[in-house]
Amino acid sequence: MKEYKWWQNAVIYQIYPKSFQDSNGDGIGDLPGIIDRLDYLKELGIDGIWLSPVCQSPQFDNGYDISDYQNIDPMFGTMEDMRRLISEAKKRDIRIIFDLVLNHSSDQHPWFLEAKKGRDNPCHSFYIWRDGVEGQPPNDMASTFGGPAWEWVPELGQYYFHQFAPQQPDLNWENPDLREALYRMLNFWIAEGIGGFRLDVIDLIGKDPDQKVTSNGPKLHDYIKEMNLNTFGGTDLVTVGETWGATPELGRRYSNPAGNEFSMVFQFEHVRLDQQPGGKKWDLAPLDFRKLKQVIAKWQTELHDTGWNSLFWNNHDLPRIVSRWGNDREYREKSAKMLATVLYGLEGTPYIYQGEELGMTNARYSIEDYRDIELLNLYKERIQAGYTEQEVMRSIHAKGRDTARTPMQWDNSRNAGFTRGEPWIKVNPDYTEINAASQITDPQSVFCYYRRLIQLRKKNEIIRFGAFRLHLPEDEDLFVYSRMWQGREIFIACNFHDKEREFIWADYLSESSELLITNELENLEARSIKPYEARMYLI
Ligand code: ISL
Ligand code: CA
Repeated sequence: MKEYKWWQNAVIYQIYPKSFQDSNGDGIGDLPGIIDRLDYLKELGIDGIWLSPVCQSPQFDNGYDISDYQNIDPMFGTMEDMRRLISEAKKRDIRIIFDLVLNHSSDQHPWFLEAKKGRDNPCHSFYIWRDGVEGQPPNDMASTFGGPAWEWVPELGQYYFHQFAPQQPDLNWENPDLREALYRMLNFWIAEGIGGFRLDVIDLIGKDPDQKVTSNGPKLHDYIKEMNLNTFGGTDLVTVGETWGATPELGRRYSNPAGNEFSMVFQFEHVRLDQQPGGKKWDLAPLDFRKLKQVIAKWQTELHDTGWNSLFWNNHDLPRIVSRWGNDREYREKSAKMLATVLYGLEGTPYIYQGEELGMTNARYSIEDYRDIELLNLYKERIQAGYTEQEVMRSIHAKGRDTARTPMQWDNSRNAGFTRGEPWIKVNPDYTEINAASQITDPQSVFCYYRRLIQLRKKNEIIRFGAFRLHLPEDEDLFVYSRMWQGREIFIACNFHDKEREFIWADYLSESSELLITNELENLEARSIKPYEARMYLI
């Protein structure tokens, strides 16, 4: 038996706390609500929870703007609730992975309030300040959420740098005191018994705004190694670096077992293939399916034995996959299962974003019903720039972050069982049809299919370690691949589209091949693959 780390055999579930389960009727999900749902997660079979930020925050960006790293936001509960969550999860063999935002803080963080007091304040250089040139910002860098990346502070006569909202000033990692303060805070959470960290936009911490460098700055890997050495290095914590700018080569650097950086990367190359070349995510284009296969194959091959990848279609920044690349109408369940099958045969650690296991769909609301800062800024910017309302809403319904941030659909009672009060964002009206209660007891449900896939992965060394091989790379509809390990093979064939295709299964299978899982409820054809059909075999 080859040795492996616990997280190489794990499935991680992402909770977006605001929308998971409300316990006190204020319409906002909270920690006691999560504790109440741990048995559901255990039933699904997951090993870890990536908990989106619950630290104290003014919530301009739903917690990705932290004003106190060592306290829980009262909206989510107390430190006592957090300790109870960690220990209740532990009883069920589930680890809590804490989401830390180290690239920036909130502008309400005491460090920033101090920093604004004067150029000689000890906290001033925890942030990045420039004087500007003749009353203008130092350069034309733009923020990810729209507008310039520089904000003027009249009291100081200086600009500060922010890659996201002005309420999220970037931290200055060049300052060793800042780094040490952050490491102390990480060690505080390690002592509290958390199971790991997800590190928000970590590839931005080595920025150099004077050179207009944001991701992959010159000192990035030095900082990461230093953090590793001073905090989680040598423990069995899982660490996941969110890295938008990673190539497979960089991915290997971040996640090489001998590299003293992270356990794995969370990279996005595969989810950027439906936008216009050179455009933003809002500039929609049909998915380049062959490119998708090529990109997945590349990461599978290039990280094999030398790094470790996350496997995901969804998170709180991405639209729902069944609405995006599946079919959320007549083939909702079938395509949701197909998309899961494609992912669950790959090497890496799978992530489920809350509701994905139910095949939840994009919330297509009118603009008044959305809340996300990025989405609302985009709307204003594009309307001002002369796009039509219809064009802008089409982009938002396809890619807006709130499409996937609506409350978890637990049952068909009022507000889907999420809250007894008024939810902070509207519940998707399809909850009467799509909800956990109806799926847990239905063996054909998307939920039960995910549970079976998780079990399959756990007991299968081939899926954990096997070498990857892509078949039919040029095919426009079919995603077909094998995994090979010690003379054995797992074979996966999936139809990504709604047309039936000829497919001679015998070309790939042998007499003794065993069908491990399929989403096809009727007879399995020997010479074709039906719309959105997926099968996984042990050859
Ligand atoms: O989804 C995105 C790509 O357009 C960005 O909105 C997103 O900000 C980027 O993926 C980085 O994400 C992370 O950091 C942000 C936070 O808003 C996201 O929720 C978080 O996942 C700033 O902390
Ligand atoms: Ca609440």
